[in-house]
Parts: sequence; C-alpha cells; structure tokens
Amino acid sequence: MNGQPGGVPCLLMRGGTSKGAYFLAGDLPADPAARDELLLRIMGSPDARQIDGLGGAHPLTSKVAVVSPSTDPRADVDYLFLQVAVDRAEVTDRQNCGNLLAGVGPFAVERGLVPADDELTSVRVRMVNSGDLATATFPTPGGRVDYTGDAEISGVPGTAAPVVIEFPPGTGPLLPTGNARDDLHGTPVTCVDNGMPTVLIAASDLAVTGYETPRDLEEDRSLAARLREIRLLAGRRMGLGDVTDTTVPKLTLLAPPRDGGAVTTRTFIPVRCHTSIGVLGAASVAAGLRIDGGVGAGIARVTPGDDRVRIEHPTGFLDIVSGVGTGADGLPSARRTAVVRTARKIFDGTVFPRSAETAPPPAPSPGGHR
Ligand code: NQM
Repeated sequence: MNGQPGGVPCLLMRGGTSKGAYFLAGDLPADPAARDELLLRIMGSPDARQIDGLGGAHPLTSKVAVVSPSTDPRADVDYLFLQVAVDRAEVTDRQNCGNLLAGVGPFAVERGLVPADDELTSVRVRMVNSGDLATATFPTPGGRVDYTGDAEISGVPGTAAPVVIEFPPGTGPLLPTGNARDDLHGTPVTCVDNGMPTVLIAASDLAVTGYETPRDLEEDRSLAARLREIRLLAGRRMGLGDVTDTTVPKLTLLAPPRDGGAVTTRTFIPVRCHTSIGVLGAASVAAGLRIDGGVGAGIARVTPGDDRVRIEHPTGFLDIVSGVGTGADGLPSARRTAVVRTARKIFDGTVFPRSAETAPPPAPSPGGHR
C-alpha cells in the first residue's frame, strides 16, 4: 500500500448523480475481506450518519470505485464497483454502478493509467462486477481532464463537461425469467436486465400514483412490505437466489409521463427510493418498456424505431439510447446503449480510516439505509 502511514491515496468524485471514493486497486489490500473492512472504516460505516468517514449517509453517496490496468485486450482499465452499506457493516460487489462509471475514465487519466489525447480521450472500461464493457469519452484539452463544460444532468446543480458513455449489448438474457410478464404475489411485473437487474411494476398496481416524492414513498410502510415480498420472489425467479441482503434487483414503479418523456419512474435501490435513477437502471427500464406484453405497455410512450428514451424521475429526466431487437434465439435482446453523464473531481488526497480499535461492532439494522 502506498501513501502516508495509515493513509490511503483517494480521489473523491461525483460521478453522474452519485458520489464516491475512487482508489487504485494497488492502494488497497488485495484480500477482499481486508479491503472491505478498510473501506468500512474509510466511509464511516456502520453509522446512519457516517459521521466519522467519507460517506454521505445515503446509498448514492456511499460508493467506491476500484480501478486498475486491465488484462483484457478489449479494455484499458478494470473498474470494480463496491456499494458500502450505510448502517450495516457490509460491502457488496453484487451490483454495478453506471453513475460512478462516469468518473472512471477521468480517474484513469488523473492517475496516469491511460494517456490523454489532445482534445478528447476515450477510455475502454471492463466493469468487473458484470464482465460487461463500456467506453467513456470526455474532454482532455492539452492532455488534461477538463471537468468544466455546458452539459446539464437532472439531479446535479449547474453544468459540467460531458462524459459520453457507450455500452455494447451485454451478454446475459434481457428477460432473466424468460417471460415478458410474471405474476408475483398477484402483482404483474416485468423482470429485465440491461446492465442492472430491475423489476418493473405499474405504480397503480401498488395503490400509489408514481408521482409521489421519494420521501413520501419511503414512509409508506405497507408499500415497503409489498415491495420486499415482490423483490424476494423476483430475485429467485431471476436466478439471483436469496436477495434478502443484496442490493439487486432494483424495483422501478412506472406511471405515464407528465413532462414529455416516455415514462415516469420511482426506483427503489432497493429500500431507499432513488432521488433520480441509476444509469444502468435506466438502461434496463428503457429496454423493458419495449418488451411486447410487458407491464410498461399501456403506460409508457415510446416511439417505435427510435431508440432514444427520456425517463422522467423525481428530480427531472435522464435521456438514454437503448434499443431492443431480436436475438439469434428469437428472444428480445438489447442493442447498443448510450448515455451522457458528467463527473467532477472534488478532492484528491489521502484519506485516513478510522482505526480498527475504535470502529463499532457491526450494528444490527432493519436495512433502512440500503
Ligand atoms: O444503475 C444506484 C446510482 C445507482 C446505480 C443504485 C447506477 C446504475 O444512481 O447504473 O448508477 O441503483 O443503487 O448510482
């Protein structure tokens, strides 16, 4: 491990609508258990406020990216995403994060893993969590990352340089249960995975409008119980096993669009309600809306033949290109996915973890902050 004694080199970045700590893999312990234990102390978990660490007391600001040169000839760098639970002593690699992905290319250039071109640099990323690939392109005038620009994304104040992210089609099935529609405890759902396992549900089937604020939805205890029940069953049907303690699948409630988009969404990740929507979550929703016989039909307004989809969410909208075709097996399959995000370097320095002796024991938790 490099850096000052007891400290770890770290770059804090906003990636899309999330925020996380970015590390070179070589600066963290190679052993996953030791790495995760260190990350809990760095982020300040378990503690609902994460008061003694870098975490921001919400799953969207309790994230870690671990980056290293890739041995895969199709990629420049490997990106391992780790979700650090807020009030549980838990670090999971079970999900990917397309928002933190927006910072991976700039981080790779900042750390000298990828040389910058004079105007724009493209970094090919292997997302270790899923094995899928992505290419991120961003401005590097004069060979340095420029974070300033005029790209605006809902959920982030102001403007910044665009990071254009392209995803080739993933390798897994788009419909993990093999069905366009499943019935889970009497609720019709569409289970879809275009980079993020997601369960689509009509908000009206859960006795909500789908236009409520995240806070109002989070306070609805009977909704939480129903979602939990649906998610546990969906996890098994999607081949994810027992998902009691995992962050996937996500659940997205669908309602008709209100602001000219294709659909209105409220996404549970899976307990807290997202203040916007994840990138790969949006890719899965966008693809799911195009499934014949899926629950999105009759709710969403998508234009046949146009792969662009505007997904409305609690703080605005996310525009994504995400098409669905037919695979060689005759089943629906994803085409290319593309999205524009922004990222910003917040600080670059050395983070000092709370000492192991003073760290609290793992706290029992109702799972309220996942
Ligand atoms: O779906 C939150 C986020 C995410 C994930 C979550 C994400 C994605 O907004 O690609 O970015 O779903 O837990 O950071």
